[in-house]
Amino acid sequence: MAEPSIRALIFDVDGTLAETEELHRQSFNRAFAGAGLDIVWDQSLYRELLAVTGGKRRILHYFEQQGRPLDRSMVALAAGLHAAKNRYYAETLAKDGLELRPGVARLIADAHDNGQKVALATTTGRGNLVALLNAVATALPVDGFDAVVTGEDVSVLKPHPEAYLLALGKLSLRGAECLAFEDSEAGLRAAVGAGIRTVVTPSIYTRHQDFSAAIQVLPDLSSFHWNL
Ligand code: XBP
Ligand code: MG
Repeated sequence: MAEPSIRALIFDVDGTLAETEELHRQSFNRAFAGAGLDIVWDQSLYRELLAVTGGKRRILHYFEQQGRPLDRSMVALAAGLHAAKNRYYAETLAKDGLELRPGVARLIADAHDNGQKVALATTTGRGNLVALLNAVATALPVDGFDAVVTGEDVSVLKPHPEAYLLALGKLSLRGAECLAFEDSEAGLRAAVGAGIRTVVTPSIYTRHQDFSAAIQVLPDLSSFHWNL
């Protein structure tokens, strides 16, 4: 039985709707190789780099760590690499598809049946989001969402609460009337910073993070329960 005070569910995208970060990592590596760069992000390095939200910022952070000067040519290089990464990511999703994480489709279908709104608040860009939604379209029990906020709509990425505050504005709801679903500590901090109670389902890349601010921490959303 849904909690009547909850008027909307707001979902993070990468790691929450689907396990996408491994495909992002492989696509970053294809972009590095395609540009002739001798850079490979292995899984353990990528786990650390994910603390920096936003793919372009992540590349720049890596360059900085490597002691490279962050001048205009580096910023342009990072932008080009990020665009190439996103092309590989979208191409692979279109070719191979992707599964939603367990429990996601059911929770969204139940929200609709309960008259609750459903929204998305993500750090990724709109192109990547569309590529993902197309790849999972047959499994997703909705044609559209009541509000969508991407990294292109905000001036500061998660863990800043701006994405969630913008989603609340679009929904015309207060934080206390919503429930957020996240997979990462940065996302959790963003949602809680906007005054939204948050359920965390850690993804393969975020299991080591601190989720003490969450109201529930679950292996996946098939075990979500409404006693908040
Ligand atoms: C997680 C992120 C993103 C992705 C890559 O987004 O931090 O940066 O790793 O996507 P979410 P971009 O908020 O959905 O969990 O390269 O488009 O940034
Ligand atoms: Mg996420």
